[in-house]
Amino acid sequence: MGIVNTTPDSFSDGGRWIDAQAAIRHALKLREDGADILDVGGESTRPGAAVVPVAEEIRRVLPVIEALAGRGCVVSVDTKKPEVMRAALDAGAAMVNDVMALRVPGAMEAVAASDAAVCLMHMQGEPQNMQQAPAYADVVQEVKQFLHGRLAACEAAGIRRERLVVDPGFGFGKTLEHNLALLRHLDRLAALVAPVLAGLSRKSMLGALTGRAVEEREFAGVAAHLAALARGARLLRVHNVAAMCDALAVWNAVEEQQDGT
Ligand code: 7PJ
Repeated sequence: MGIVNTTPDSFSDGGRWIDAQAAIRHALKLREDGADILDVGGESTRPGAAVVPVAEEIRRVLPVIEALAGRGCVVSVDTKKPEVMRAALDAGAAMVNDVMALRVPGAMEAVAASDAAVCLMHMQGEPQNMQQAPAYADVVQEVKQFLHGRLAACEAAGIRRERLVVDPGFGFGKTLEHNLALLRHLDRLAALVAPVLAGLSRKSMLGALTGRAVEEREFAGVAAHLAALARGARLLRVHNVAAMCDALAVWNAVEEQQDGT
């Protein structure tokens, strides 16, 4: 899964059309590099990031989703807002990637009314406060319990299992120790009924381990994603698709799973 950011480029005053064109160009490059899914997002969920109004988020992601779906790409929309989900699904998105795991009122119904896939991610707290004092008695058990509960809620709402993906939410209300425990024991989440998505690309955990700035974490990210893969992850959400695909080519040749499953 390749990450496609549609937040406006704060260093250019080119306007919406130029921003959308840049995002589409970038997304098509990611597909060429080997991405199977393009994850389009219009609101940053980084710690302390500003909330984006619904209409603005739709204005950012919709032209990009329409263009990519129109070219036959498998598109996921990274949002927690039901209105954005509905607009994106109408525009051809095949998947909803929700860091709130459909807990915002109306989100469950928006997905249930479609036949889209959905990624249910764990987060402790809200983006505004989640890194202030993350605390767990047993992080792996608690994340697993949460995801199990959300899977059950989806099934109760009529979203069949085959549509569901789960994600421990690395960096979302977690200390370095929590993130490492989740990665080390990812196989316990893989025991849930749904495939596991791992997203570690450029995250602060990699900075803490290497001392490197955000734009210098590519090698660390590849290592972290291979560690996730070895413990049963089936989807990897990354910025640098080409680097990840090279690593997967070697990995799959060794594991004799050349179809990437
Ligand atoms: C994730 C995400 C993640 C899923 C972001 C960033 C922050 N969606 N959206 N999993 N992270 N499913 O990319 O650093 O880990 S936004």
